Amino acid sequence: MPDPNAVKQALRAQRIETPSWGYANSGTRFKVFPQPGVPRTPEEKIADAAKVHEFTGIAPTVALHIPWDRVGDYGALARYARDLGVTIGAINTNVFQDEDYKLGSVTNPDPGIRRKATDHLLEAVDIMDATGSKDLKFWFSDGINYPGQDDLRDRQDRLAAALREAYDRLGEDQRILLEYKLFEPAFYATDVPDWGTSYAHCVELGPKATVCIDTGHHAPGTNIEFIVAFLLRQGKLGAFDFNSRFYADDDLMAGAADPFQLFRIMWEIVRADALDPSHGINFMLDQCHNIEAKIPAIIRSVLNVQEATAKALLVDRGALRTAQQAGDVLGANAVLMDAYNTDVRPMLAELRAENGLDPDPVAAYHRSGYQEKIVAERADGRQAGWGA
Ligand code: PSV
Ligand code: MN
Ligand code: MN
Repeated sequence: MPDPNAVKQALRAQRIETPSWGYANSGTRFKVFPQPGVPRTPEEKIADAAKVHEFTGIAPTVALHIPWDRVGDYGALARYARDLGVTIGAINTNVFQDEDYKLGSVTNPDPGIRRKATDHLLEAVDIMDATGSKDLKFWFSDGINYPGQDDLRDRQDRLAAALREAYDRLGEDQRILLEYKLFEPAFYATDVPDWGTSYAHCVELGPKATVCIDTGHHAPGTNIEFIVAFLLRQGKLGAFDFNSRFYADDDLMAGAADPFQLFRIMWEIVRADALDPSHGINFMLDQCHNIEAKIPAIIRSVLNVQEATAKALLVDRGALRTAQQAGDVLGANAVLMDAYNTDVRPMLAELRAENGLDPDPVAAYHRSGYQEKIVAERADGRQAGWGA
């Protein structure tokens, strides 16, 4: 059995990044349901992220999304974050909310529009320089709705050219995270639809380009942990966007829809000894809380990832290997299931207490009075949301 102290040590080192946009108002294409107390500014989103870190102890970075988090002085924003005990994580680019991008951004047939989109990618590197961020995250909504609408292969060439420009602009310790998504908003063909496309572009770019796996961006039934294992083996897994899906890109709380899948993913991470931050994988959340309270939902998600990780760390690796090598199908499966079926909540509560945290972060948040405070302070109706 794994040494309980080693398990706790690994959990102490775990880091999960929360998304600034998860604190803001969001919705489906049918309706945004605004919530009281939601941040009005990037600073207020960071303040909420700092609260999540305060109660969980393992979420010390917050990802920004530009232009949703546009400010005049990014250095000042980074200092503001540091004063609150967090730092700026990945800089997410946004080339999907501009009239000009109707037919694509970096793959658009119009070179002027491609220039505009690529300039935004380069601007994001300036923001990384100013904030100290190491991760430049790309998700391209680019694609086409009808066969023949544009040339599939030309679009790959245009994509490669834009990626190359951004890559060449990176500093020594900065890198690209290239996210893929099966479909939406394009319905016939998406330019970066799957991990293979992302991986191929990353290989072509070089060592500073890695794949970001958004758990909500696959066809139903996709074996995501296989993708994790494959990319880890190639040294090309850079990050996760964790969230849950039942149908498409639902952006529900991580670990809510399928905690077993989250466990299987985290097991591949543990199997590769890739949990520690020194390994360089950025474990981010990418979620929207449309009908539930946002800060408690993000705390819950962080805890769900932590629970899945704790279970993965409990896998008896020696026993698993022995069973696998003996061809003991049921025995090997049982080793994994024993770990998954362990109730890790008491151990995590103990760990939090040892680290000076409340054993129940959600309850502690509710008791803290922070929600009441932000509802009172942010009552002027200028709440941030998608596009703000
Ligand atoms: C696209 O669906 C995505 O997953 C990308 O990561 C975007 O940056 C994010 O959602 C926007 O919410
Ligand atoms: Mn995402
Ligand atoms: Mn998504």
